[in-house]
Amino acid sequence: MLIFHSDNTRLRQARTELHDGTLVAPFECPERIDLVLKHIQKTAVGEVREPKSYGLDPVLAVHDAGYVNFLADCWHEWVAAGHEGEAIPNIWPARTMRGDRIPHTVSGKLGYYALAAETSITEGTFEAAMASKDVALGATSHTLATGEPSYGLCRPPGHHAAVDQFGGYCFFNNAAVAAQWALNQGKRRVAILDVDFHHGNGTQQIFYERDDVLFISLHGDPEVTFPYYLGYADETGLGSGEGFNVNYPLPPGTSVATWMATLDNALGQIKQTQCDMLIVSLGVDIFEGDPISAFTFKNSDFEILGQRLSSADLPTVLLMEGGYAVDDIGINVVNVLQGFKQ
Ligand code: Q9C
Ligand code: ZN
Repeated sequence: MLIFHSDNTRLRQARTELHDGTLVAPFECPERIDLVLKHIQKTAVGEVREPKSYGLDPVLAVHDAGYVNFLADCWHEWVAAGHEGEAIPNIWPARTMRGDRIPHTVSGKLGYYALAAETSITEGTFEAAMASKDVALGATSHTLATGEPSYGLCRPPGHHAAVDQFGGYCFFNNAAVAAQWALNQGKRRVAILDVDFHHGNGTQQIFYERDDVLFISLHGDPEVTFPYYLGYADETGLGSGEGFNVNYPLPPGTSVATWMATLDNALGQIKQTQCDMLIVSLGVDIFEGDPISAFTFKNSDFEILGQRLSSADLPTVLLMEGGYAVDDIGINVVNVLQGFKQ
């Protein structure tokens, strides 16, 4: 399988994540890329290719222009304001306040454009997010041109990023950018299957009222895990999108057998819905050793996952989302790629 990677994804090197009341070294770090690449090279599972730059238009096709400008300028405004640490929001337009005002100073804008506080904005964050969506678009273009599957080593990840909000380590929604790109290139309906441990709230929001993208997600039950405020089973889409959003919240500790049976339901729905392309939000944080997640995948289960994904028999793009057990992240990704029967 052809693999897309850009060294510029390393440009985000955050020092801080707000975790359990303390600023810690971020779980979502450039070492994740190094370890996956190293294992890809060691196993020779596929050739690694650098994507070209696709510019901002494919991003603006799914994200708000004010939000994109905010991300481009945030770090410089933060520094110009004289702040010392990394840019972290600490105030939001909460339920009892106004959600229609965009403040003028960077501290106010941070709350408006953020959906969580763990993800700091740093020098290089925007550039890394640009590289990450280019990786997704490079992979997608290859699959569109050849019908062959491809893997995009996206980092930072994307599926928590909404139309105009960052958070959960995500800035641009790589899978959504890729899906919209594929539609613009002539696909009629794209399935996005999100297997990351966390619900893909951003992807759901972006396509919630549309029937040209089927979004299906298997994830930790939001009653007890991030992102808490989206990802419930009764969220089925709106208007012409009704029936094109499917959530499978699963309790922490769910067995692999139950998870795989749920995946089979999801694959059945994709088959029934007449999709002509599959984009997988491939978070490997479903691994039993993941430090911030609670599913029970073993290394070998990722190969079975790869096999099942290929059984959908669609042009398929696999995009990296989460996965934080850095010792095993390369093994788990490569196992999916090796399981995927071309
Ligand atoms: N500090 C993705 O997997 N909070 N994002 C978890 C640990 C945020 C995960 C608590 C988790 C975001 C792409
Ligand atoms: Zn995740």
